[in-house]
Order: sequence, then structure tokens, then C-alpha cells
Amino acid sequence: MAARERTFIMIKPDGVQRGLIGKIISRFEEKGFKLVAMKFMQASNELLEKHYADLAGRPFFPGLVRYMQLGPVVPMVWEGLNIVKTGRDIIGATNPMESAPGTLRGDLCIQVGRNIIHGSDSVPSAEKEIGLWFTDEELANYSMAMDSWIYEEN
Ligand code: D4T
Repeated sequence: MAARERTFIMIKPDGVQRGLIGKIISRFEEKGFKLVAMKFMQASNELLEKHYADLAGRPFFPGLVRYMQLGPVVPMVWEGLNIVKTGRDIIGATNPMESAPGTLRGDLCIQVGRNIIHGSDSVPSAEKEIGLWFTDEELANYSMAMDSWIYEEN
């Protein structure tokens, strides 16, 4: 079986409020990726400041942390071949004005400060973000029955 990567995907408060949870999850499910962990929670200031630590010096940082606390979020871990890059491709460019049609942001939102979803931008960031939002015990260990219909045997 091909080596599997994991990524951290999070539906932001606007995605939850706009009733897009099911649609967003479906895109990853239908692609063939495997859901490894998921929660529905209100994110704390402390957790968001850690999650967005790289952006702490940017002018939009305080607004970003406020926006991410406007309501509950859906953090998830997904697994699959090349999922970090493919996940970003499914999500689309950070600014929805530049996201291609067919991507989640390209189809479902308009402004960068309400861009509905987050996805890790590299394998190291994915590992860091997964560790921040989930404990090892929360990551499910199972195999999907349809794997051999999604991946070539090797
Ligand atoms: P996330 O992390 O939410 O998936 O977004 P990206 O990885 O695509 O982009 P990012 O880290 O550069 O931005 C994080 C987050 O900040 C918001 N943002 C970004 C904003 O409100 N104004 C801005 O000018 C930028 C660049 C949107 C996403």
C-alpha cells in the first residue's frame, strides 16, 4: 500500500454557520481520503494564537483570532496519498477572489477574512497542527474496506 500522509483540515466558524459542514466533508470523502479524527468545538484564544503563531506579526492577526472564535469550528485529520498538496488544491487559494472555480473557496465564499476552511500547507505544518488540536488517542487507527478500489496494489 502506498505511503500515506496526514493533513489537518478545519471548517472555520463561517463554514459551520453557513451549513457547509456536510458539503466540505463530502468533498474529502468522495475523493477517497480517509477521516482519521474530527471534533466540534469552540477554539480558545490560546490554541488559536499557537495555531496562527507564524502570522502573529501581521496586521490582520487580531481580527483573524477574533473571527476564529465567532462560533464553533470543526477540526479534522484526513489521510491519503499526497493529501497535503491535494487538500490545498481542493480548498483553493487563500483569497477567494483568486481561488479557482471548482475549489471549495472558489465556489463557496468571497472574502479572505471569511474563507470557510483551513488546510495545512506542508507536511511539517500538518504534523505540528495535528499535535496542537488532537491527542494521539483521538487519532483513529483503522483501515477502509474500499482502499483497494482507490489505491493500486503494490
Ligand atoms: P489558512 O491557514 O486559514 O488555511 O489559510 P492559508 O494557509 O491559505 O493562508 P495564511 O496562512 O496566509 O492565512 C491564514 C488565515 O488568515 C486570513 N487572512 C490571510 C486574512 O484575514 N487576511 C489576509 O490578508 C491574509 C493573507 C485567512 C487565512
